[in-house]
Amino acid sequence: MKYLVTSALPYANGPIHLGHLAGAYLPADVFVRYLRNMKRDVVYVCGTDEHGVPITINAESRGITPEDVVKENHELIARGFEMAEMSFDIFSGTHNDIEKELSQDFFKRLDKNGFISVRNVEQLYCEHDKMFLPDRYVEGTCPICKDPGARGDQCDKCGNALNSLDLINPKCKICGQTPVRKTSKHWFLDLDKFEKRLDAWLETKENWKSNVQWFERGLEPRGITRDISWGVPVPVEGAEGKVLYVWFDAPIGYIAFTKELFAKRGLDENEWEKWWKGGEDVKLVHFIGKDNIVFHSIIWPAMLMGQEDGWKLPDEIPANEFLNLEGQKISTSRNWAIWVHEFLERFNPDSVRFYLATIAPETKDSDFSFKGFQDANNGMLSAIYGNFVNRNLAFINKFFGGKIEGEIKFSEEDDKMWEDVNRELKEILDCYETFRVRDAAFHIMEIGRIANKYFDTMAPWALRKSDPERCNGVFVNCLNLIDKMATVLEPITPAASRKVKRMLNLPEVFDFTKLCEHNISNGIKLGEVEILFGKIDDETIAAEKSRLGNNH
Ligand code: B3M
Ligand code: ZN
Repeated sequence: MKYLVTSALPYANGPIHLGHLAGAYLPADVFVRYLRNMKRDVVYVCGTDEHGVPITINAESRGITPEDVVKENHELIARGFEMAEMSFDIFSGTHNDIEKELSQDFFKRLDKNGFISVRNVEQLYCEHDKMFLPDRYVEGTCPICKDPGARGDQCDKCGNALNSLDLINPKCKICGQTPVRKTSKHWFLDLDKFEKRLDAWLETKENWKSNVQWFERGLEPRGITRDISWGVPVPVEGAEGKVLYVWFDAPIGYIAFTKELFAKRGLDENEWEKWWKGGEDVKLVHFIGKDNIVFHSIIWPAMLMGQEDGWKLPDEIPANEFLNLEGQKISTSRNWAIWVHEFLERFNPDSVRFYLATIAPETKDSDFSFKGFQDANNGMLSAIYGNFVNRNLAFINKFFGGKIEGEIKFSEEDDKMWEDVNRELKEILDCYETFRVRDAAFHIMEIGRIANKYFDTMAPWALRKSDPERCNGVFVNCLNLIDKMATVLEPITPAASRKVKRMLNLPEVFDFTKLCEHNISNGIKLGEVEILFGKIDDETIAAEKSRLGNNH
């Protein structure tokens, strides 16, 4: 079985915040690391989504080119992901030739297969700027909730998708003048023709989460072209000056990046097809946030079906809910957001990954609070995991010169403890397999509790004199417990897990297929010991809190 895993492509229109990370990236990275540790064949692709109206508006307002905007944000986003240790096999971007060619092929083939229609549609046009005003190029009052800040494609206040013609008192975003109505020719993807197939396909996805099981009857053709110049040119005659809608080419990026990756690896030119047209041998998994569900469970599958060319359809679409911040919706305009590339400079990325794992918005919206972050770090990582590591290694260093030597004795109590731990380990793997990162984190902490309890009950400090062989046995068990925790935690806290392996003088290998075998026995010599997780104090947390909502 091959696994082709993707995370939603972040718009190259701004950096990413913790809400993004918690939704479509961290859960995917954890899953991918799990698969790799299970020795399965996996490819994890992502990159920035570089077309679309928000990027051209941003560029125009700053007097720079869309390429500049994309470059700047691609770098910021990539830096944040690197700091967060996202383990993409490739992190590319959609503004390139492979993407263009694939997207145009997709369009042409849909057209040839009879799934594209052309219509003349009325649109808003600015006589001053001599251009049509797609999507966010118009602003006005929302016809539904009457909020004055609505945009041509949606109202952020009430969350409804809008048609710009319905905006009350529309204004051109560039010059502020009132636009007129004018007819423009556009190409539509005939979603109605896929309704039966989509319905039947979704029907087979019994174990999908309820948030992706959504299906609307009466699907209508969707406009897939726009009157702007930034994007993939529409590859038909009569479409000069028009580009494909950003949501048409964006998911094709997943394919383009796979192609690019294999080319970089010097593999056979057709290798990517073995994955994208690999049928049952491949599992295609798209990690997304809930706002991207319709595109991934309806429109994208329709685009793939309409090729009639053996393309795989998504096997899983783990869609996460939203992350709130200190009880409020994340809002970049109000600066109620935490930027990944900044935050990870101030805090241990593993602590952040771990906390986000424990609050992963898997089935409902969840809340990031600084207090919760501090508690997860101080109370779980530091007090349970870090403490167990430290009390053992410090003791062995102090009294045994960092080595365990001599005779060794195990007992029945050990077997009982390992039975409990092995049960947890099995459970943890099951959580990872089924996208339950939150539960995985809690089960790992359960091992930490079992381990600390074992240490306290066995009281090796007393055994040192009274029964040295038994003392050795207890420490060998404890070191194996440390190794197990570090190993199963690798998908969530990779850097700390590598550190632990070094302290134990073990290779940095995390093999989940041998999870129940013990790596440590008599004769072990420790490596250099370091603190795993420091504490986060109250002042630091207060300072973080006060940054929110301020423009620094
Ligand atoms: N760029 C939207 C988003 O970041 C969009 C995802 C594309 S996935 C193909 O929410
Ligand atoms: Zn204008």
